[in-house]
Amino acid sequence: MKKLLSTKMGFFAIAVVLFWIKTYIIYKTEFDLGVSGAMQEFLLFFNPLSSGLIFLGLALFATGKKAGRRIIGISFILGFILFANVVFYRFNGDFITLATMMQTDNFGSLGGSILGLLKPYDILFVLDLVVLIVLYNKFKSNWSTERIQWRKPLTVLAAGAIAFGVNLSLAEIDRPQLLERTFDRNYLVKYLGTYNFMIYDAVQSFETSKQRVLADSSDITEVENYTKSKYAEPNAEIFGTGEGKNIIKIHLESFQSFLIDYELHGEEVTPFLNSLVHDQTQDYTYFDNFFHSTEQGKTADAELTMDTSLYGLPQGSAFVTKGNNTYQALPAILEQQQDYTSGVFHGDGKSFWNRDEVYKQLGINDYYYDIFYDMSKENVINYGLKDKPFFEESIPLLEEMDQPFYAHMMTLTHHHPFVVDEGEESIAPAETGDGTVDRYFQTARYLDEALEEFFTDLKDAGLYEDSIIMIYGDHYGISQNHNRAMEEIMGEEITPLKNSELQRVPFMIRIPGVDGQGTNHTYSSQVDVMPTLLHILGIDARDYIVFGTDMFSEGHKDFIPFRNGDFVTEKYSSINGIFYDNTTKEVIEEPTEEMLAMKETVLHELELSDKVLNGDLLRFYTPNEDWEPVDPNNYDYNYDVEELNEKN
Ligand code: GP9
Ligand code: MN
Repeated sequence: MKKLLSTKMGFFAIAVVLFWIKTYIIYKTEFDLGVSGAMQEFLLFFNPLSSGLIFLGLALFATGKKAGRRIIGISFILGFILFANVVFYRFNGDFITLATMMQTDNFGSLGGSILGLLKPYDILFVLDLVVLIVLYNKFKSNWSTERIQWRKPLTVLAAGAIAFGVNLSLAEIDRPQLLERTFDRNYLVKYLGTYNFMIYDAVQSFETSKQRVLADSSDITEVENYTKSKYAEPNAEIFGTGEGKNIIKIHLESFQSFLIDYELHGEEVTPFLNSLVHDQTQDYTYFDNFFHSTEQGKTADAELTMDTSLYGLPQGSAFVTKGNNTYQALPAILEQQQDYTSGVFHGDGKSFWNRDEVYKQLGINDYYYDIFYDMSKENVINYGLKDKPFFEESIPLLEEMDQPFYAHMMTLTHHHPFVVDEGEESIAPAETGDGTVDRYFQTARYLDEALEEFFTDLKDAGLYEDSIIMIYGDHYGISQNHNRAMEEIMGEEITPLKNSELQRVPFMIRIPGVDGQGTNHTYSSQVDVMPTLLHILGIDARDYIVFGTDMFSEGHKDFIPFRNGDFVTEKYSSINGIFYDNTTKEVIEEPTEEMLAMKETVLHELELSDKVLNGDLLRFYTPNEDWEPVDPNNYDYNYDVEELNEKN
């Protein structure tokens, strides 16, 4: 030991080890990262190493004994950052980002209670520093006053970079597209560590602010002209029929329309949903040509599009990267226009997809996430709470909401890799040999049963009859990687055109007092939901920047842009630059002028929507004189867990 410490490199090695141990202990004791499996355990342990080598390694460039002091200084800064995250996490259950630091309320609200968040054993946080200072004072006299040869610190930095590379590659194997898809801070910290997360966050914030700074108020005019010209007058028979009624919007996770009426082993997979489609007395209108338009943001893209009538971004999740933007979303509009209370219900951690931040910008009043539910082992599978307990436990929460409410119920069990616990499956898997596809039907059935139970409970609670019920699928569950098995399921080849047809997700709606239309074949997509709902409530969509049009309107525009620029219309589709006839399924060798113009329109529309998000353009737009910009500081989703437990 003495020998080791007689050199600066030895001192550095001890500092790295102390930093590593300390960070790991804190990961294990202070954060609830949901680590599962050997790979995640390993990465959690491994990830501090690269940061330790790189950050502390920088100190080795200093001359003489200064290097030792730098090592202590950097250890202090790293420790301080970690400690700040620990305190923030104790209060918010989340990690610090630049965006949260900018939002005064996050730290403001913490200010008063910061002392209350400290624990006596926090004093141990400085233990490594004490050790380093003692060792430094004891051994520094042995150190040379020269600068260490360049080779050594460079080797250390290279080792740090390699460690980081290994870390990132293993993380990508366990969670593909970890960085591009920008899911969840918990995930990033779990896989890459607090410090790498900080750098990632800083780079992202920088990119975001760059585009935002370059935008100005004239940019919104072009967008406004476009959306106003696309606008479709409401259908007089539907307009205002739902005014002031509770809205229950049910999100069917990963649910594709081909499941409706699909029979496996001679049985319906989703008999309950099928009954809503076919039993006219239930008064549903089912849109069988409704599509999702999501990209990497998956669920979050669907949420964004349905509540704002903007498209998700071509890369990453706008919920995360544009989580601080100004929005003029349904929840806020409904609150301002008709005194609605909005709530989102979801049995997962609150920070997934940055929901706990972006919901404030959308004006969502109540956010019921995992701490509101009984997340005991038997209730949880895969990502989170199983759909049956989720719906069941949501009923009392719904009953307590101020009415009229806009409630968004987000299911989770029918999510890749589509697993149900033994004894909870009520249909045999398919038999293609592709596990994902085979199990897909079992979780769909589970969801169907959960929904049926929910409807019974809603009726018992008196919340069904007079509520608008809206059901939608968020995005595909079976990706193109499973085409072989899907060919067996569909009994036909999965061509590029067929794949686009498989992007249909269900949309059904029941408006109390309005006769259901049965199946409506209008071509529409998630972007159309916001204007449709506004019109149902009697609010003219014309004032708002919406890219969709009312699905019930005669003037509804029935082209469906996908995020990659492909699109579908009733008669023809454009996929990977090739036009297809939807009826004959043949390639259209010579597309008409109209088709080519439509393609331009689609690309233009996507570009404008991206401009709105990237430039944060809605901050320059005032829909009408009644509009009050949403102030995120008015929303708070932190609750006292003990208090909640007592209530339950
Ligand atoms: C996570 C859940 C799933 O909370 O909504 O999101 P997805 O992976 O479908 O985007
Ligand atoms: Mn989803």
